[in-house]
Formats: sequence, C-alpha cells, structure tokens
Amino acid sequence: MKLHYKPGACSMASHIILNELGIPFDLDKTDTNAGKTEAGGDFLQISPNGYVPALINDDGEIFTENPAVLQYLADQSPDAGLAPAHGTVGRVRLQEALNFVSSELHKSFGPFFSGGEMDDARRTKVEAGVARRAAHIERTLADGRDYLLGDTYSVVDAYAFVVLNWAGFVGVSLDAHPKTQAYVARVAARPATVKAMVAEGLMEQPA
Ligand SMILES: N[C@@H](CCC(=O)N[C@@H](CS)C(=O)NCC(=O)O)C(=O)O
Repeated sequence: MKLHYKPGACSMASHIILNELGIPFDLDKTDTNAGKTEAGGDFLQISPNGYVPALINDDGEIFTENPAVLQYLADQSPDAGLAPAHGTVGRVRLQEALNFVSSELHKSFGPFFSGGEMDDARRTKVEAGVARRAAHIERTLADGRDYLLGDTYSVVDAYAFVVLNWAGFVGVSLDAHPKTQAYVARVAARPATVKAMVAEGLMEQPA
C-alpha cells in the first residue's frame, strides 16, 4: 500500500492506523499546492480533488476521504478490532463519529489553514466554532470512557486525535474541555501515534 500524505495533515490518521495494524506501506509526501508527490508523480492524476489522504492498495485501487480510507484499513485486519463489524449498531456509531469528525470538527479548523488573514472578530467566531465541536467530544467522553466509541480504541480516535491536536498548532485552547485534553494525551502516547509523528517530522524520537 502507499499513502499520500502531508506532514501533520488529516492523512496522519491513516498513517497512525497503518502503524497500529502493522501493515507494510510506503509513504509519498505530497505537495498539494504544487500538485506533486515526492516520488515525482502528478498528484491530480492520482487524486483529482488534490487533497490528502489518498491510499493506493496493492491492486492499484485509489481510496480517498478519511472516513472511507480509515474503514478500509480497519477492514483489512478485522481481528485487530479497530472497527466494529459491518451491520452492527457499533459500526453505525463508528460511521456517525467519523462523519462528525470529518464534516464538523475537521472543517471547523478550515479557516486556520485556508491561508487568509483573520481579523479578531473572525478569529473569535472561528474559535467558537471549534469550541462547539470540542464540546461534543467532551460530552461523548463524559461517562468516563477512554475512547470515542467506549473503552476500545478505534479508527475514529486516530482521526479525532489528529484534528484536535491542531488546536495547539493554531493557538486554540482546549482548557475548557479537560476530558478531551486527557483523551488527546492518551492517543498521543500510543506507540503507533508516536511512530507516525516522528516519521512526519512533528516530534523527535523519544529517548
Ligand atoms: N474531504 C476530505 C478532506 C481532506 C482534506 O481536507 N485534506 C487536507 C489536509 S487535512 C488537504 O489535503 N488540503 C490541501 C488542499 O485542499 O489543497 C477527506 O475527508 O479526506
């Protein structure tokens, strides 16, 4: 398999899950602005929408869109238990959570990365939007569960972690959401997460 990624971007969720599953894979760092991949490919030929992640399986099938890519990966190793079985309430809960992270939490960070300057009023509004979505994560964790689906880690935790971790990079405080902060730290400490962050150049290899 090959994962097209940008350091620290949402594609890191798939990178973490590939590590969690121990599936052999290659990484191809992608410059989405230039539409070029490090290996010399024309990224728009691979993924016409021009954004990561794009996952190419060993049959040459290309998958995009985080919720689909993450479920595809989980389904490669069902025994690893990173997604509930198809046709169960648990699977619907996973899809519900993945869609929330994708269309609500992830997109609420969009203005920070769209390149335009934000004046104070706009920034306050954007931060409030992030806070509203973080409050949903906080409510989900309110019953003391360790992960978004319960006590078991699943693919949505990798995705939620990557997105919530952007808060620190863009200077948005999660102090009002202590369970969410503890959750981010919990997922950050997993060896598969550390390995992906080191490989993407986001942190030094811990001693
Ligand atoms: N709907 C897509 C969105 C993916 C996305 O927003 N990717 C960002 C990185 S987090 C990206 O590649 N942006 C570059 C661009 O749009 O040019 C998904 O869920 O996979």
